[in-house]
Amino acid sequence: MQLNSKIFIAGYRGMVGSAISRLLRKQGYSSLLERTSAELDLRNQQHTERFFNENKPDYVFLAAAKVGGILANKNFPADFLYDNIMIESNVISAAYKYSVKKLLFLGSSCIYPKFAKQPIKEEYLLTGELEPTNDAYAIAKIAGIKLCQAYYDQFGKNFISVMPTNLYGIGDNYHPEHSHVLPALIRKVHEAKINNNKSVIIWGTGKPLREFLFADDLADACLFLMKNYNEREIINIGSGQEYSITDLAEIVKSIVGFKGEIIYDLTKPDGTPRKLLDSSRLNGLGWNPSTELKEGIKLAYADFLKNVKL
Ligand code: GFB
Repeated sequence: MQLNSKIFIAGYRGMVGSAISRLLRKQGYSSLLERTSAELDLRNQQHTERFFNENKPDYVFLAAAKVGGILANKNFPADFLYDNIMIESNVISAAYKYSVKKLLFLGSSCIYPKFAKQPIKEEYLLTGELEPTNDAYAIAKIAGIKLCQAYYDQFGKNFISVMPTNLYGIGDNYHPEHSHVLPALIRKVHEAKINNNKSVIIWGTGKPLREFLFADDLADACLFLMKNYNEREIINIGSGQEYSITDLAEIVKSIVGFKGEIIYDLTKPDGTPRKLLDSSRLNGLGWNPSTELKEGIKLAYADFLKNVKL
């Protein structure tokens, strides 16, 4: 990838896309193609093809997606399945048709079986049943992986797929119901503090284990893989550290400065019990994350305080 290569960051306003965009700018890439979803609806094949025809990107980071936490996934399966399948199909097929040199597709750790052996290796894909709270999203992401592999096999296209673990960071979604756990906890604990509440309610039992990666570290891994990885096999991107949801809530409490107790809402789902990626393939290529969880949460909380209106 040259500094003047035309690089399309699909989803550049999302948490992941904006982290990729920031990194590329910082490193001197000067021909970034960025469109809001209002300017270019990637669910629309005609619009997507017109964009590729007019702009002829050399490289594509496919970070555009309909995303959300456990409840959004559970409550809006049609949106998660339809929107994501359309975006992937349109972008990946247009990338083939308009001769994109390389495409990097962002999947998700929820593509793996609910009860996969831990840590989860790439080859465990499709070896067991999916977690029902997010199977629509997972099926869409699996379709995206398969599509990249199909273009790789049938047409020799260098379309690679990367599987990030649970993410958080700058520009996250802090919606009270639809967000992922970390932004949700930052918001809830902050609100509990400013309202002088005695407690904060979190969902489920607090026992599920999750691994977290700062979005800027993910962006760094994506750029590294865009430069160094040309295989059809998917590749995991994780931090290697896992925390229970209760431990996570305690960390957020200490960073926000809230001393109240945690109450568990057992009417809400736990989701998969554990989801730790085996990232040894990526680590073996020479990439490791650099942001510790506490440091990352401090950065995310500062961003929340600056940019989120309650
Ligand atoms: O991050 P999260 O929504 O998604 O939830 P998943 C992780 C865990 O945190 C679950 C608990 O056990 C939740 O019950 N939790 C506790 C909360 N309090 C809260 C809260 O206030 N909000 C939220 N959201 N969770 C996602 C998938 O699964 O994983 C996505 O739904 C995506 O599709 C992502 O693949 C990587 O980790 O369970």
